Amino acid sequence: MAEGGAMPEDGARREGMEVAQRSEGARGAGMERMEVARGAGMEVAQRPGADRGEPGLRVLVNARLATLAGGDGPRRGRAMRDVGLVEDGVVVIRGESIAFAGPRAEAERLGWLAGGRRLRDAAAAGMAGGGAAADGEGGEGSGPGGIDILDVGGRLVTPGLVDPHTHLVHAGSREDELAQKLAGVPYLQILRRGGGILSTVRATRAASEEELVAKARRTLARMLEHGTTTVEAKSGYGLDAETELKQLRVMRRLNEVQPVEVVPTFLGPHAVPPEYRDRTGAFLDEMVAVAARARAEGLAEFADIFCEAGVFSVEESRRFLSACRRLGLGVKIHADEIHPLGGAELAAELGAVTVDHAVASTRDGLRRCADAGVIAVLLPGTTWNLGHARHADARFLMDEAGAAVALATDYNPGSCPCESLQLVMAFAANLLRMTPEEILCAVTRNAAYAAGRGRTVGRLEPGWQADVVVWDTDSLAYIPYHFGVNHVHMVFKRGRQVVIRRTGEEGRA
Ligand code: IZC
Ligand code: ZN
Repeated sequence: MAEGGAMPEDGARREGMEVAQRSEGARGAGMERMEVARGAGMEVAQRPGADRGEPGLRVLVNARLATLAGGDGPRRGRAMRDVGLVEDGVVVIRGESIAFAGPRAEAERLGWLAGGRRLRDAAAAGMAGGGAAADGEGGEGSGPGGIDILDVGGRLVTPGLVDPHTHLVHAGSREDELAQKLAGVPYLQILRRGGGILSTVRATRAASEEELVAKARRTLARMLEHGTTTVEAKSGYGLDAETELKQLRVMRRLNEVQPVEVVPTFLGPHAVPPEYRDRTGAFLDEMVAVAARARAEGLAEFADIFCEAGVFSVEESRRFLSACRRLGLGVKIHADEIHPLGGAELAAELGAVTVDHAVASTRDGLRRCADAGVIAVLLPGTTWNLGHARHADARFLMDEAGAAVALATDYNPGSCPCESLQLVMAFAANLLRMTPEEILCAVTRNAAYAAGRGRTVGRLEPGWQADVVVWDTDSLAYIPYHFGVNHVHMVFKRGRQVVIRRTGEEGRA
């Protein structure tokens, strides 16, 4: 059964929302006047004229900005509360990049608003800011080199969200395991019975590359609607060379056909497949060989392993990750999700980029991670969905260890089938006791570093990619406070408007 019984959806056409996809999607009702540019294999809707000659300028005015700008590296501990708030802010987008983000007075002094043509207020126009609105206003000066000024009506404007831990590419779904979960069968017990990850492995091995691309595109379109413009994605539903490489090739293809940037991670050791039962060592040898191929073909940037009781031990994880590090891959680790094996200590020892989950980790392990500059990627959607009483100790990480914390969905068909980082933001407030400022930092700047993209995305700062979310509220706290709905008003990816909501005032504070 495809898609867990859900109707197949066209990612570009969902109620009240337009997501720019490829040309066939962009031709839907209401998108006729939006041009589709053909870049290097990528087709996304963008403003007319922006792909001809000198890039045009788009200036967002009347914005409450959270820039997350300044300095280097992820923010740690208390510094996570500094989101760089700017009242009456302006963002200047030039081509694919941010040229300016700061106070209006400074933008005026620098001449960014001179000669601009004011578009209608974003809310009033509904579709404003897209190519359609630029045409609709009919003014001159909107062609190449022109300046379009878009009044966002005092809305909050942040960097595009970054989801630094997902199991994006897979086939099938696992709602048939819900009854077992509700009957109290633990997650690892379902796996031991040959279900869980192994059920998704069977479906993914049987799926074609095209089927995997199609399903992941729908997922990415949904993520984009919810404000996510960059995702880290793990393989790990092949557990053999052919299928693992197939998943990684799917990620490469996704980067060519839709706007959300996908950062590929090789997670070959996600479980021990039945054909290697009681031969874990031989399986890991095979996975190191696959990692070498993936690295040689430029198909993976990171390596990851599920270090967990009954899956892979700390010693096995050390062996695999050390070999991958020697291959030049960045290191990530699923550590101490359920049992305190010592995964956090291993992450610190190896100088991992991230330690993920870190729910059952010892305080000493968390401290060592913080000291080693390992970013803690916390996944409260997962502990919530598994019904666990214990959640990651974000307060200890930030207040006492001085760690950099990032948040992710863990999107996967088992422990967290959820694309919305906004919902994870609500869980972070309620379950991890994080403040709205810490939460925003954890899904933008810190998440960007966790995904290996800290130098290009995650902040509104000159030179960074113009990945921008305009929210349907002026209040940062409103997003984790009002949960379960989508507060996105507009999304820009690399300067192109890729989500336009028609819902206007709905959801505003
Ligand atoms: O498919 O269950 N925890 N890996 C480790 C997962 C969850 C994904 C899954
Ligand atoms: Zn995971």
